[in-house]
Amino acid sequence: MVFKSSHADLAIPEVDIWTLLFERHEKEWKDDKADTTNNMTELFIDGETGSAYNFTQLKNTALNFGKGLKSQWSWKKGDVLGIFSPNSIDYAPVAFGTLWAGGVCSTANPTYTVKELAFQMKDSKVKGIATQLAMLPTALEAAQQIGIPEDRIILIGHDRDPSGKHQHFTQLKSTSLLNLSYQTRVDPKKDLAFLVYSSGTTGLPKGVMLSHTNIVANVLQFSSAEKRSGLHCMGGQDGKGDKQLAVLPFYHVYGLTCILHATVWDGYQAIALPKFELEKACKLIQDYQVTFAYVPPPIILGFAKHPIVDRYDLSSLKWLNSGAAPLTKELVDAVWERLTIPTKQGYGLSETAPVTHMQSVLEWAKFKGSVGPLMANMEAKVVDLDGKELSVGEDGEIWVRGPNVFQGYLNRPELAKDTFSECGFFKTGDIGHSDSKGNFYITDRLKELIKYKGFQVAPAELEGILLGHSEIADACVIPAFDRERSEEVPRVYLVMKEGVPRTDEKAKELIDWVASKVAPHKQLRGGIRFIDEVPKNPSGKILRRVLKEQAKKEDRA
Ligand code: 4UU
Repeated sequence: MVFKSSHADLAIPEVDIWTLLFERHEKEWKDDKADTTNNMTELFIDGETGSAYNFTQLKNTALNFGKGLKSQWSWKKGDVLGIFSPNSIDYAPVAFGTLWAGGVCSTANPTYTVKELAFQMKDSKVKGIATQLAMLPTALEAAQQIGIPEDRIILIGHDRDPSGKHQHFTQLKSTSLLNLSYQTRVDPKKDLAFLVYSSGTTGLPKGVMLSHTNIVANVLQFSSAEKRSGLHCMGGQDGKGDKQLAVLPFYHVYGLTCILHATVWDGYQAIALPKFELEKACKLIQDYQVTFAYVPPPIILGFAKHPIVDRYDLSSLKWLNSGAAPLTKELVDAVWERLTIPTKQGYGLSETAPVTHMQSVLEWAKFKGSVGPLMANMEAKVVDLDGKELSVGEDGEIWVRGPNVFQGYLNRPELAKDTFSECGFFKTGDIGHSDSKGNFYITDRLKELIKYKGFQVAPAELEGILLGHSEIADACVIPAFDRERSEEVPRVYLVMKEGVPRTDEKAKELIDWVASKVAPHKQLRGGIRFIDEVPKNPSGKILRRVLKEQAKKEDRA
């Protein structure tokens, strides 16, 4: 059967993101809010320095940057800017200014090594990179490897380049006498807005092509779902409005849509933190009277269990939303017992821009463990391994269809046939079911992907690195589960070449060797297990499921 959203379809306007957020919406910002100072209220606040952008400042800064790109970098429709930065309020004007100028943003994890960054920047053919001073050496080395000129590396954030060689993005202004003040027109349905990287169901990370319409649709779908959670934008019910902690990284699709875009559309103030530190987060919640936060499960764990939480007054919080990795019911209960606030769940993927399912805060206690019902304009199927449609209560692979589903993987058209069904459903690679009320439950994962704290780890990438080691004959990386921390971790089953000792020392040496080559979230936190042979089927394909089951048994013991 086909599961359909129980919410009425929303009209998705055929506009680009800039027009939706800054033009269609501007009138509402000015007219609709009870408080006439609304345009002056800060949208994004830097949690460390207190510097901020209100709507007008954000729009003007983005426009200046967009004009600078056109004037100084001869920016054309479809040109790509790499953004390699932790959360900073400047992320917003840089991303939106790039879109205004017809560009595409390729957003990269700020903890990437030179090699990882160079791979993404080359794959998405960036014309320049916006980064922060702390990451400048990595960005410069990656740029040099792939032939991007030094002056195309610009800075965002509060630190300036002491050598003066790299411009701050606000210095990139229009110097031309030509009239560059018009927005570059794009076709919202076809033209891309963002390239986020995901390994999908198998293999190495790939560019997920998100069009303007994909993001516009998801912002509207998400916003309409969240209205049911009783949020009020600034100048709302009591003239104050809701405030969120913006700790989800903006480079990842969850932070990109649900915070960076939704903040401008809905006007819930966002207090940005470059990196999650529980104590800082608690202090900001207390000081700014933060009312909600979108987070991954490990942060829920912090709120539920960490002693630091008791030192702060978190009574302003109304609810938390968890997503990006599985959440246990025990954690939901632990948060309720300690803070008396609901933890609801959402579900989505990079490929769906991202949200497909969202639980309402009104239903968190009734359907614990559920990721909620399908959002408006969405349909889903649950299918078995032969593609047969299953019905209520039966576990199978979840397929989804809707206006937020991506355009395919960059430079990889051959993957389309395995990614989409014949009738245009996207195959998520996740296993789950729906109950009779349309609430979905994610129960397992069919695809290779590992989620560490909500960050993607592609087994194929780690296996590729390990096979490059002279002492290793074969490797299979699978997700293991760290019960104490309640999180998935990458573990490798290794076959060593003859004569190589299979000792704890060797395992530690190899774990450190991998750590020196990858971003921190890809480290082999689940450890190394030595085996004689990696199980494979007759055609040589790794049978990951066998080792996954073995890991489950080990982790339960
Ligand atoms: C079990 O992680 C994301 C998007 C996350 C998201 C979550 C809640 C967005 C909005 C929201 O409200 O994207 P990716 O591409 O990094 O990873 C996608 C994968 C899914 O295929 C699934 O395996 O992350 C896993 N995942 C979840 N697993 C995402 N959400 C959940 C969830 N429970 N709630």
